[in-house]
Amino acid sequence: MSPIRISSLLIALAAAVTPFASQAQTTPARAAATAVSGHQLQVHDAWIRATVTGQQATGAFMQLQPSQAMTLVGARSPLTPVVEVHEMAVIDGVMKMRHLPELPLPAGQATALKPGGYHIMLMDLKAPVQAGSVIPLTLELRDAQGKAVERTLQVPVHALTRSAGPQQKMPMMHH
Ligand SMILES: [Cu+2]
Repeated sequence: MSPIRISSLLIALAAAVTPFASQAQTTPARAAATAVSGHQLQVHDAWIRATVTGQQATGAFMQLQPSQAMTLVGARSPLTPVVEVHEMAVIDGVMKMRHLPELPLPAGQATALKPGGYHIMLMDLKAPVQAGSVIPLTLELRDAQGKAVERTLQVPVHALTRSAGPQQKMPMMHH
């Protein structure tokens, strides 16, 4: 290949990556996050509840156990742009959900995200979330030093009736 051909190729390449570069500038916080390992953050029994036609929101559930204290500050998924950490709480005698900007995860302890408790809410769904499918979900966290870290999971979708969670099928005790 001649030098002229190579330089025109480079220009074409630069043009091709430019849209991504400008997109990255609009989300500096996300670009700065580094991935946490499975040792730094153990994630067990992650699942997303399947939806029925017309249902626009569902929950993601799991157990999170960091080796050092961390804070869950949000999550994102290619499934929908609207993903929030929620908690269920009794307000004026009525069980309600509310957005939780920060969920502290104590060191060495499993914090459960489960139906009726903390959960990751996926909203504005445009299509049903099918049982048997797998959905990428990125947890956005802050480590004990205040640094932005994240962890991307591939989360299986289970049927609506599975309210007790996947424990029946996947034993957690290994003796
Ligand atoms: Cu919710």
